[in-house]
Amino acid sequence: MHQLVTDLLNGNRRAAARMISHVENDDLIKRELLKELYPHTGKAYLIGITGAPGSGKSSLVDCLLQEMRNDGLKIGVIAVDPTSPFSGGAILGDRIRMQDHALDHNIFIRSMGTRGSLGGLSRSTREAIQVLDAFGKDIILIETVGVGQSEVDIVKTADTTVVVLTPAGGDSVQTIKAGIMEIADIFVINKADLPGTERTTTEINVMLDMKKEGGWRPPVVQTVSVQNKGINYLWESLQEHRIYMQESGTLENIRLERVKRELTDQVEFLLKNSVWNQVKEEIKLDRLVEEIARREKDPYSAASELLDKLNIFEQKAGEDG
Ligand SMILES: Nc1nc2c(ncn2[C@@H]2O[C@H](COP(=O)(O)OP(=O)(O)OP(=O)(O)O)[C@@H](O)[C@H]2O)c(=O)[nH]1
Ligand SMILES: [Mg+2]
Repeated sequence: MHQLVTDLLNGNRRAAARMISHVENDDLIKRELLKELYPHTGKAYLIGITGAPGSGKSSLVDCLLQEMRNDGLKIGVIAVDPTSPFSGGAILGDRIRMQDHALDHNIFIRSMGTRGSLGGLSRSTREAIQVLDAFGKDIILIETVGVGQSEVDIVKTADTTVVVLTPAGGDSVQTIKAGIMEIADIFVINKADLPGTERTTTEINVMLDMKKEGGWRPPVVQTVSVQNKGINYLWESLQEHRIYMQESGTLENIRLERVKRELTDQVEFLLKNSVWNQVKEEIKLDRLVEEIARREKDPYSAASELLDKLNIFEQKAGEDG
């Protein structure tokens, strides 16, 4: 076994940090390390926290860490910001007290930006989760800014998803993106010290009642994270949802789905890489591009000709026969 993996499994923080850097930089050694780690993963419970920029996600995480530590849990935090080029340990703690937690050896905090993550941010996030899982964290909190498809993808890796909203001043919650509504297991109306809290809460509840699908009904929890208010209810809701997920068998199902997605992603990734590596070696891509640009060729025929030349599919068929 690789020394770094041994160190990580023995609880060495620096090993965990280095391992995540390998993941982020897509270093060659990464795949070997992840392979060795994999048998040690699958134990952590994953909680996604998403919401608009500035809605109070980090302050909520900060409060939740306290509740979870009181219950003796070990926690990993990954703050994913698709809009930030920064990564490492710094940005998350800038604004808030999370730095205090960073000194607690039962808590591991890491931010991930777009820099370096060549394989895609959702991919490197997933791998960082595996690292912290193998590292022995009971719970992994994943904070993502709600800006687009990327955070919806990242949220798909969570067992429980918390959507953080703020009182919708003049706006109606109807303007909330549909995709976000559907991924929520728990709604938080943070900044409940601000006007409009009751109306926003009612509007969400009305929307949820209209859906009436049976199964889990997302609770709507009001919090004031800067005053540590409502956090105990949020923690209770999180625990209730976890129990629901376990007892209904939903957890098992979504985890199987996730593994399936990982497998297909991996196949597509390897296939794509191997195709483009061969293309680089064997085909004058620039010339082909020029031909298409001059309308001497269409991109559809060019693509299939390209694959024909590479012989990828024929080779496989030949091997089978
Ligand atoms: N009034 C009020 N302000 C809050 C509350 N929670 C957070 N804030 C403030 O809102 C701002 C953003 O808080 P963060 O916790 O950094 O929000 P975030 O969602 O993590 O922000 P990004 O990571 O930048 O998207 C800070 O200035 C907080 O002090 C709250 O309950 N009430
Ligand atoms: Mg934040």
